[in-house]
Amino acid sequence: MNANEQAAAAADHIRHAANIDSIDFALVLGSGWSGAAELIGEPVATLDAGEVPGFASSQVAGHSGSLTILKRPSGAHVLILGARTHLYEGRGVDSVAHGVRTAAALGARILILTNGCGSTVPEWRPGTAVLLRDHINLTATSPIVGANFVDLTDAYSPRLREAAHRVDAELPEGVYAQFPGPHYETPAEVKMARILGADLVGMSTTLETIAAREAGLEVLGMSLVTNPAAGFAPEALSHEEVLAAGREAGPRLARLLADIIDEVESSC
Ligand code: 8IG
Repeated sequence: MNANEQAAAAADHIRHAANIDSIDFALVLGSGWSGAAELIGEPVATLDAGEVPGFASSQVAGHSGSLTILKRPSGAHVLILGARTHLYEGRGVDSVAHGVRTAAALGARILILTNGCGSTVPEWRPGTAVLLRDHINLTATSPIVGANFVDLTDAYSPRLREAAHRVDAELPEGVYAQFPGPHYETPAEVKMARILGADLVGMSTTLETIAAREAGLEVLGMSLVTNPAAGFAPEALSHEEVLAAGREAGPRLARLLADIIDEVESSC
């Protein structure tokens, strides 16, 4: 099976299991963002990732392993992808893009990608939410195979960023660089990323955005700064610090994300 056939099989499974025809939005909840689901809609179905074709249960603390379908007061359906596959899991780039392709196969038009990341902007302390304006893909790979020259000029939808700014005019915008991980960067690598134009460094999102643009989805990207990137703080980085920043910021981020989805829905 090729990647799109895999996604079609997953979409069929979800349609039957949740008894829905299609979805409107898809949402990937990264580190620190998991509390948002309950503010966005009523659960219609929760599926363990392991039971849906092409998905695997998550290995990472702080990342859930489930797919949830929510119904909004408007009647719109939202697919919450709690089971992101990272490139560093070694399951290949098609596994990384599978959730996005499944969302597209289910009819989603809008994809919201969230993540936790390190910051190279000293004013953006842990707990700061940042809207993605653009990205730098430092993974040296692409989810696209073949001569499909997908345009990424406005990969992060200006229209959706405007909607987010109507909710919070102060929301900063930044450029996110994806490293392959799973190790954090050296201070020299962070300095390089900064010189190249990155404000944020992480291990997800850019490959998903590329797959989403190939599939014709509009993308909104949001990062939670959980730590100063390596070399931007005196202490070493720890996954515990990342989880703690997420816990602390969780309720505020959840509200922000739910309000942005309300705004996006009412403007489209
Ligand atoms: I959360 O500082 C989180 N994820 N690459 N660097 C990279 N990924 C991250 C970081 C970080 N913090």
